[in-house]
Amino acid sequence: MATRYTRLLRFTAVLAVVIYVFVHRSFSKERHQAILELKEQLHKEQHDLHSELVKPATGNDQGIKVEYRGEVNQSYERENAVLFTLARNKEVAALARTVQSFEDRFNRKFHYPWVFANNEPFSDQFKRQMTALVSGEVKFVEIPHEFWGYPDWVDQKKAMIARRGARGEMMYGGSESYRLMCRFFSGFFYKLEAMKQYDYSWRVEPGTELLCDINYDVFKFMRSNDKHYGFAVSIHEFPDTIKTLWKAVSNFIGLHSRFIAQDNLLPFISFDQGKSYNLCHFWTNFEIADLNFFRSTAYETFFQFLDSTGGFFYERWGDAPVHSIAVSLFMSKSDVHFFDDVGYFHTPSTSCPINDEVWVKNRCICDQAHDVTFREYSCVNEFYEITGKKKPDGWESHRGNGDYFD
Ligand SMILES: Nc1nc2c(ncn2[C@@H]2O[C@H](COP(=O)(O)OP(=O)(O)O)[C@@H](O)[C@H]2O)c(=O)[nH]1
Ligand SMILES: [Mg+2]
Repeated sequence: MATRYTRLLRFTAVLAVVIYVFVHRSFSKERHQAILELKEQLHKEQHDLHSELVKPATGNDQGIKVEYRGEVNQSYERENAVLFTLARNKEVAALARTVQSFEDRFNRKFHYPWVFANNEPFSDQFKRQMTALVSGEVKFVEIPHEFWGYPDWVDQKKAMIARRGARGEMMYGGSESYRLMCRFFSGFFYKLEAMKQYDYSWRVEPGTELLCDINYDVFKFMRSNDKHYGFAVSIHEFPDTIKTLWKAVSNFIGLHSRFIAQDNLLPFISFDQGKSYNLCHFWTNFEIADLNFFRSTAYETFFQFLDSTGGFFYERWGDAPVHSIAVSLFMSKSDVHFFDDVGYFHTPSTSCPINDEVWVKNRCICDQAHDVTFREYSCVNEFYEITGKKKPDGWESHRGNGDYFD
C-alpha cells in the first residue's frame, strides 16, 4: 500500500515538473516574443527629436568656419541667437570684465543681442554698465515667481532639513538660492518671455573669460554643421549632490524609451550600459545650445519627471548633469560639438587650445600646459574616443592629473 502510494506521489511530482517546465517554457517564449515585439514597436515609435530642432542650413558651407577679422557688414544675416546671463547686482564688476571679454573676442564682430536675467530687479548701475559694453541689443529681465521658487508638491520643511544636513558636506550644500538657480537653468531659462523668440543661446557667467579670439560666428557654425549642443569643458560631478538622480533617470528611461536616440552618447555618461552614472557632465557655464532642444517633448517630459521627485531641493541636483544626461540620451553623437578652439576660463579650470596654430592665430592668452581637456578629471578624452573625433597632435603630453587649480 505504502509503495503504491509512494509511486503515485512520485508520478504526480514528475508530472508536475513536466507541466511546469512546459508551461514555463511556453510562457518565457511568449514573454520573449512580447519583448521582441515591444522593442520593434518602440523602434518604430521612436520619437523624432530632429523634427523639433533647428533645421541645418543648406548649401555647401558644411564644416566651414567663415572667418571675420573685423565687424560683419550691415547686410550680414545673423542667426536667431542670443547671449544669456543670469546674474545678481553684486556681480556687476565681475560680469563687466566677462562681457568685455566676450565682446572683444567675439561679439563686437557680430553684434548678437544679450539677455540679462535676475530673480530681483536689476540696479541702474548694472543696466548702465552692461548697456555700455554690449554691442548688440540688450534686454533686462526679472524672472517670474513660477520659474524661481518651490513647486506645490515640494515639502519645504523637508527641503530645509536636507539643506541643513548638506551644509559643509558639499559646495553650496546649505544654499537655497543655488538650488533655485539650478532648477531655473534646468527647466525655465528658455521659457522666459524674452527668450522665446530665439533658437540658439550662449550662456555666459560672471567671472568667466574668453581667452582666444573667435573669428567665426559660432551660431552659424552650429547651424551649418547641424550641431545642437556645444561645450568647452567637461568634468565629473560631485556624487553627493546627485545621490538619487541616476535612479530617477533609469525610471524615466523605463517609461519613455522612445525618446532615446539610436546613436546616442550613453557611453559618455555611463561605463556600464546605463547601470550607473559615471558623473561626466558638460560644464554648463559655457553652453551653446539649440533652445528647441530644451523645448522638445523629450526634454520637457524629462524635466517634469525629474522635477516631480523634488530632487532639485531634497538633494542638490545641478543643471549641468541634468542637461548633460538629457543631451547624451536624446541627441545623436553628431549633434554635440566640443569647442576646442575658443579658450575659456571658469574657476578653477582653463580650456586652452593646444594646437599652436590656433593658439597663435587667435591671440590666446592662456598657458597650454594648463589646458584641462585631457586631464584625468576631464571627460573630454572619452568624448573624443566615443565620437571618433581626431585628437590634436601632442595631446598625450597634456594627460595626467596636473594641478586641479591649473
Ligand atoms: N540672479 C541670481 N543669479 C544667481 C543666483 N545664484 C547664482 N546665480 C547665477 O547663476 C550662475 C551660476 O552661479 P555660480 O555662483 O557661478 O555657480 P558655480 O559656477 O556652480 O559656482 C551665475 O551666472 C550666477 O551669477 C541668485 O541667487 N540670483
Ligand atoms: Mg560660476
